[in-house]
Amino acid sequence: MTFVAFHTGAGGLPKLAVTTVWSTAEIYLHGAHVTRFQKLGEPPLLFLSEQSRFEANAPIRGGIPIIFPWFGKPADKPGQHGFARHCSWTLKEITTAATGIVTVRLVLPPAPELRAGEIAVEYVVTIGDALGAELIVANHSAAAFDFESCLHTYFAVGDIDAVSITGLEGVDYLDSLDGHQPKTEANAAIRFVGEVDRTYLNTPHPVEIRDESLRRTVRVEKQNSASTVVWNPWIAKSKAMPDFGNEEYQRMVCVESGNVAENQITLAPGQTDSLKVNLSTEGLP
Ligand code: TA6
Repeated sequence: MTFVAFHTGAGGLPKLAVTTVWSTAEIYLHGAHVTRFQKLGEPPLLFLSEQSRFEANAPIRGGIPIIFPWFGKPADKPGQHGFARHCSWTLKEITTAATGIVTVRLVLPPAPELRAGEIAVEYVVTIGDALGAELIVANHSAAAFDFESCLHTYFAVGDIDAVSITGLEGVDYLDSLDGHQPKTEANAAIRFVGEVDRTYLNTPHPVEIRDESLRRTVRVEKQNSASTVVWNPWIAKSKAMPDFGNEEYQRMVCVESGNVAENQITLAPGQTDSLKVNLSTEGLP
């Protein structure tokens, strides 16, 4: 049974609720923000802060923030992580395949920073047994367009102390907690005993989150993404974020897929870029 409906969500913001035979999901037009995905009989895949704001000019804390057209806070840019996650996106199309998989296509309205529509941005969310998300950027202008993009996914975990991340051993990264110093990942399995904020570069590979507490593995597969960011704010930073509970670091980890820093994209006139992730889960024996 497939069911799609519009609701008035938190903060009075419009929200799309999707039910498939495998799963349920929610997408706010604000930021084209997937805030929920849950397979029937499983805990939610995505973390959403109980303190999140749902306001026109603030990003939602959790789910899958769309970071575009810049990552972090470059000196010449206003604000952190671009503006796409602050905008109200336009719903373009909802389709349900014969398989029951639902596809939702949204469009970022034209903006001066996007050459008044000559840089066209679409987001395609696929809801089924797994969750798919694709950010498509097309350059219809006469000049090259440089940008960073990142699907900044917050995953729900049972207990951060029982979580390990694999798939990044030997990969070079920038350590945001140490002056963005370049380092190399020495661990086959990354564990969390404090804040972690690392931008792994030149890695197209999938990453897995092993959650001994929820007895599941989350698999993050990606296409056309060279960067993976791993972040847990831990105690001090959790307390410093007004839209994040002091203890919530224990129940989340960000594994983000994009093209940032030296992996940024230069889109030639007429070119299109597609950043895609597929998020799936499997029970642990
Ligand atoms: O992805 C990691 C990061 O860049 C962290 O440094 C932290 O700032 C996080 O993003 C959240 O950023 P936000 O602007 O959403 O508070």
